[in-house]
Amino acid sequence: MTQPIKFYDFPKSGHAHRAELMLSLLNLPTENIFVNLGKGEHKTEQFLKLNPFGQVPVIDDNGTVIADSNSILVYLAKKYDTTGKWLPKDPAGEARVQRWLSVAAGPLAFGPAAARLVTVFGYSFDTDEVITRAHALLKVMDAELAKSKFLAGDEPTIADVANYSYTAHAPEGNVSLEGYPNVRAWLARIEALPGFVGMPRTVIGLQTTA
Ligand SMILES: N[C@@H](CCC(=O)N[C@@H](CS)C(=O)NCC(=O)O)C(=O)O
Repeated sequence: MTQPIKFYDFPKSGHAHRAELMLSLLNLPTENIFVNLGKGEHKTEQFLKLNPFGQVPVIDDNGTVIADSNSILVYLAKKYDTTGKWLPKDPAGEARVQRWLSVAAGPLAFGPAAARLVTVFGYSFDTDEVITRAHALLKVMDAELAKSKFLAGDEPTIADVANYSYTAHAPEGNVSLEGYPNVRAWLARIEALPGFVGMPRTVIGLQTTA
């Protein structure tokens, strides 16, 4: 019998949110398993068997274990998207998506996501450097999003899912989205998709979320 997809999650993680968002957009039955990073549960022998890098997110789809947020997006789109729109099969379309998966694993991780790691998790990165990197990325994203509704064209793809979470939550890392109207319109387009689920906002300085 097919079981729900086990989703190893930490709700303040934008990487984990990517997976959560895709599972929800595809309306897939999911069993959420909270991995308490604060207590080091991601470094236990049991968890390291799922992901030797000791990081969330991970999914276990009836014995098929996939670690890494972008890998999870590719897997879910290839296995469960019957429309073919989330990961186009034509070479140029797939390459356009891959370009933005690379952005999500590179400039997004080292810019907006890193700036948020400083404020939300107390990392000691050079704040000016990571915020400058974030704005350099947002400037390019804003210009690209003047040309199309979504990152890889006029339809949403996993490229948008990969880049949504840390862009939407950039202000938590003191990276303002004020100057990027096309980015803000794009975020709103994603938030309007059927099945959209947000990531809890972190109120900096308090232990609560809203
Ligand atoms: N490349 C990984 C990065 C995942 C990642 O950085 N996860 C963080 C939470 S946002 C984590 O588990 N950090 C704990 C650690 O690295 O020890 C992915 O895309 O899934």
